Amino acid sequence: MLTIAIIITSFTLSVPAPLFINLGGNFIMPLQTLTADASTDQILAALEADGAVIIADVIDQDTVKKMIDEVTPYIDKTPMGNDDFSGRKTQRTGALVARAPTCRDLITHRCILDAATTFLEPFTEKILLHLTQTIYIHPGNPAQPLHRDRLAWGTHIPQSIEPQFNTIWALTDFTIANGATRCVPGSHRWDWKQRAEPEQIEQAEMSTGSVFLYTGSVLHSGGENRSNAARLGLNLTYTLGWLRQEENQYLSCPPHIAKTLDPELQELLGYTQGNYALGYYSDPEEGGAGSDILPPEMVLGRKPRKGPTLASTEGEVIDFSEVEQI
Ligand SMILES: O=C(O)CCC(=O)C(=O)O
Repeated sequence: MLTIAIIITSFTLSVPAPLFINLGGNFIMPLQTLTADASTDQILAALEADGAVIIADVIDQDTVKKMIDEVTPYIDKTPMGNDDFSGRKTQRTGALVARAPTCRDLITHRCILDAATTFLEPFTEKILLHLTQTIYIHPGNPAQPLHRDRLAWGTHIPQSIEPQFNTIWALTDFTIANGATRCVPGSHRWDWKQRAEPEQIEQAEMSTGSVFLYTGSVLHSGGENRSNAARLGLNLTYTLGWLRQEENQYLSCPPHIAKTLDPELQELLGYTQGNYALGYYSDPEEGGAGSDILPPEMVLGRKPRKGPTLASTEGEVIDFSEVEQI
């Protein structure tokens, strides 16, 4: 029999008190919604509890419009997906750092990037941009299968390491009917083989300009679009500095474009060493005058802002910024 337990908590933010529903032992937790001035601690607490959280109304409608205007010429040329996972009535458009300047401000949005960095830094020296993609779900596209994004790396990364921090920005309203992202709160802690019951699936309903944050471990997917208008989301994700990125940022944003960007964004793309012995290059045509071991910043015409570090066996960190590298 269905038992319903209502637990009122002392939330100070303008969010509804969570309603926990006990369905024969399976607790269903609604997604929390925080306000745009939420602190990193509040965001991380929600991610810890549920594996996902909505932040309402983070960007204004002008920014949304600029983003849509910049990406629309590329969406217009993008074919629909060619399998059920990508969505046969869904257009996925990438290379957004290069193509859509407004996207750059969203990637480095202070509230989001601080949360991403704090979330991932227990496992890495630096973080990387993992993927940039608009996801345009058209009417008639069925729900995408539920999945955990971390399984892009197979099951090789132990569950104790959280390798991914995800965002999907609502560039149109996200509604139950038009395919708002589905999510199973709490499933980030489950055994990876555990399947979700239909009643455990929530949807990230949110207004245009809001953002849905979710971890690489939580079950989620695009929703079914049963409406008569398309749903546009902007998926920007981050990962650990020592993992391979989903979207190859060196090809999607090659050096001649990366040169024009802010150093922080260049480094998020990967134009920096992940650590002392991670990610240097050698010029394939020129001989190594001075050194043949070059930090990636050199291809952009500058020196590293901070040298790569090497954790010694004693645990102290050696800073190589003083070491001559060029
Ligand atoms: O479009 C969405 O709401 C989520 C898409 C997603 O999870 C994916 O493509 O991996």
